[in-house]
Amino acid sequence: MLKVLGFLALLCMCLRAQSTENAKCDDLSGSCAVFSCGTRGSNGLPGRDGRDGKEGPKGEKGERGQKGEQGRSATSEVEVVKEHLKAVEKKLQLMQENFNKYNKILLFHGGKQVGEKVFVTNGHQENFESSQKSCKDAGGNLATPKNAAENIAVQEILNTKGESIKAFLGITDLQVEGIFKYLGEDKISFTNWNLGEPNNSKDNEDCVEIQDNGKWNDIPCSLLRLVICEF
Ligand SMILES: [Ca+2]
Ligand SMILES: [Ca+2]
Repeated sequence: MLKVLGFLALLCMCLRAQSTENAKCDDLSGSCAVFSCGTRGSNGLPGRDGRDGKEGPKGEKGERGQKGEQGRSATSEVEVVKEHLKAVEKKLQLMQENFNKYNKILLFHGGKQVGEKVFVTNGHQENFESSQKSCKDAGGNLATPKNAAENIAVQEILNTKGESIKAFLGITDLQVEGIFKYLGEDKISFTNWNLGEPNNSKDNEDCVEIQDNGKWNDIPCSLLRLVICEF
């Protein structure tokens, strides 16, 4: 019985020693043989967040904001549109004036106007490809008369440059031999071929020239001709 009481007393001493954080294991080793004293473990991972608390009481009403600007009336909207239209009209008028001015300059430099088209030459003799590029670079196309009046206008330009002057037209049969088309690839709707033309001489005539008599002839594209563009 005494032995049991002694053991319980020793057990109580050991439990107290373990519950005291600062207790040193060495101090217990002598009196508490039934417990092994290992090194202290590291802290465990933090626990999960707790649930949200109850909703707090409603806050006080905020201060009233500043008064906004007054909206425009339907009448003022119409006025704005009117002003916008006036500005657009003014721009269009300016563009028209500029167009008329440049048109006059072209005509002053020997250009010929037929309807909406203006034909003009840069005075250079170039092959077909170069002639086409020169016109494109200037914002136009190779002269392509589509009626008698336009054909006469091109002829008149030739006649101001001397005798036997000829120019390429924006027409070829490069795609299909014998089928002449505009550069936009539509089949031609007006022709003024010279007698016996087009003859595709030496199987090497896929471009078209207009001669000083206004007649057309198919010729090699490599020849040099006066550049006449249309705008
Ligand atoms: Ca041909
Ligand atoms: Ca020919």
